[in-house]
Amino acid sequence: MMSTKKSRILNFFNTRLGFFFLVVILFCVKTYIIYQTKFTLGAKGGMQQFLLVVNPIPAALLTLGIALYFSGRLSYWLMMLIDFLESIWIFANIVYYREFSDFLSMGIIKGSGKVQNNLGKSLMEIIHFTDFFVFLDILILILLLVFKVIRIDAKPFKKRYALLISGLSLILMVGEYGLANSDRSGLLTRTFDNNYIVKYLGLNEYAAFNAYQTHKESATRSHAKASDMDSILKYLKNNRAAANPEYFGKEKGKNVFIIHLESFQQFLINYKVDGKEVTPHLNAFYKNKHTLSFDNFYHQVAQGKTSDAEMMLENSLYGLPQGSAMVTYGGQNTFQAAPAILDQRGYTTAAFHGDVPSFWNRDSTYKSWGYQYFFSSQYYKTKPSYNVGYGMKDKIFFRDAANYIQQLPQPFYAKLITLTNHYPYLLDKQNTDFPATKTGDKTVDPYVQTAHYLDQAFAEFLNYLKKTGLYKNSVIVLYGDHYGISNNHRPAIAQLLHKKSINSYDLAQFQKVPFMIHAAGLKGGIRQTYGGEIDVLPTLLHLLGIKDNNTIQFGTDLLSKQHDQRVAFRDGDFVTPKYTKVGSTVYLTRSGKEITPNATQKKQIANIQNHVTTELSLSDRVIYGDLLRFYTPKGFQKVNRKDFTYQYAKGMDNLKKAQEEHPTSIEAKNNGKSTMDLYKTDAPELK
Ligand code: GP9
Ligand code: MN
Repeated sequence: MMSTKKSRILNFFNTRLGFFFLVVILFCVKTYIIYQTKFTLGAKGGMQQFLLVVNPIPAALLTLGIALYFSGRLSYWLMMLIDFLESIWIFANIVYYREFSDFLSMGIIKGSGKVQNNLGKSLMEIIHFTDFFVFLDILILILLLVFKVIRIDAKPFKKRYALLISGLSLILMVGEYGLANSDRSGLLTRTFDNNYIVKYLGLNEYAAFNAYQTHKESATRSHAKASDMDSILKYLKNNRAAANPEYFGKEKGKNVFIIHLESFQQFLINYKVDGKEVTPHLNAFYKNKHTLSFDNFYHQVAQGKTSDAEMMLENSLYGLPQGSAMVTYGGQNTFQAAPAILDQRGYTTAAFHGDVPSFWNRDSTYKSWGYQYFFSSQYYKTKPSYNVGYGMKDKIFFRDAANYIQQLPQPFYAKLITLTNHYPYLLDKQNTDFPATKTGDKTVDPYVQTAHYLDQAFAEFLNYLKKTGLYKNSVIVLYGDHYGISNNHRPAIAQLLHKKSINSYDLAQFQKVPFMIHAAGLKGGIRQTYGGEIDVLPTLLHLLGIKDNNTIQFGTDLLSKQHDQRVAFRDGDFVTPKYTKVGSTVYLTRSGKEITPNATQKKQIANIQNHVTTELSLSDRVIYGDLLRFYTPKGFQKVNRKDFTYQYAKGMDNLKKAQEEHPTSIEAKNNGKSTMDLYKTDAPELK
């Protein structure tokens, strides 16, 4: 019995189709093992696990299936060749991933000089013996053929069947994409993270998508010319706002904290649930007499969400109408970002975030922006209980970040990106001590609870800053990156705002996020000035005494007398102190009344629209054409990405050296002793 069964299987493998399936199966099994052992794709839940198992199949059928169009021996050796080429691609990705926690992209391969510089030196150290496992199946197959355990089937293979297999592979690919997109909508349009694309679609699909993107990108790039800058410079010259002498340079030389309040909306400020303030500490900070607060400040993000906010905040360039500029252009383009500007003025620059470094392509983009350090999740000790959703819980994150902050030579520029107040607003019981709202909308109701947690986390961090003296010698900037409750939740939003119903005007105003700047001695107050994320960089730079005479920044200083109060939304809608425009409807901003514009109003509105559209498209042109490579403002040095690495061991090494060279950190000033005993947190996980 056994032996007939065995020989039947063997007989099957002795056919062309049988051998083909054997190759495909081995290839898929090996790919899956590599997914699990060589990459950290973070597949969570049944659907993602399932897709991880099946995602190599369609591409394997398609690529290896090419061999089926050829006859005899050639067909077999072609299968081996294709398998080999595929395996080299996997191998190269394993090695690259080890160093950069990302996958190879066409852009990187094209500029392979760069890769060699980064990789070449220690290639032998980077390759692990087990990496060669990717070639094991090919070796086995070749041996089976050579020793005639499996015989070559010389009978012609029907073209029809070959076509059928190719067709099937394409159908499977589409089906797989459908499933992936239902689990993660916007997978390819919003392009979050290359890890996501591999996890959901597979390495080949990632390569194809990446090649397409790179092609698109390089086409616009190669068409762009230095003279394209002319119209942009002209526009900016006409739209610059002079610094306000009352504020210019007032905070020169101070440390800067940029605290990114995830998904935090302005309406939360002073908001109460059951008579209790959601964010008492942020409210106090907001009202502090040394805090400049803005209550007509809007987020301006599109699909790139957090990454759009980061792009605006640190470059004063808009995010793109589609996808994420950080993902598509962050690694390739030239930038003149806040970290680079401050680095060139003696600042230490560091970003902190409790998610993996690859998300939003931060690990690559931050190099282009000139960040010296990126303390991502790799830098923090972790336990499963320390994480929720995308990554570290805010209280633990802030505490662990402080441990690195105390080591940064001063002055420093530190950006901390929080995470817990992120959709779907998950938090365990032990951290929840605030009542949820009662709109009945399950995604909306816990929002105030994670916001409350964020408030507590911020308070703990602020306390530490006070105890170490950092509070006094730092500018502390707080901002909400974008909405937490999307427009799909109208009935719940209406209840939250204590309104019967809400219209487009209300939704536009609902896009307000907090923006605050605190510094000891700063003349604060709550300002009604209209503005948005695009305006942060010029405002901050002026406070630090850095003039923006010739920089490419689309925002204007919120404190300037000439500040431009026309706030552009990414879709071309806008808010100004007078008008709020949503689609084709115009409202008076003050009253919320919808108007049918008269002749003068029409003209004013058309003017604003023209301004908004021009500004957005000029900003896009800078990014699409990589125009900053043609233009370096006076006093600025082009960033060299090769100067930076965020690998843990190297990062720690650099930090140590920096401290020896410039013993100006908090820790150094504390005679080299840690200040962490001053950090008090009630995070239950740490008890
Ligand atoms: C992930 C985090 C979330 O690292 O920044 O990004 P978002 O979903 O808010 O754009
Ligand atoms: Mn966000």
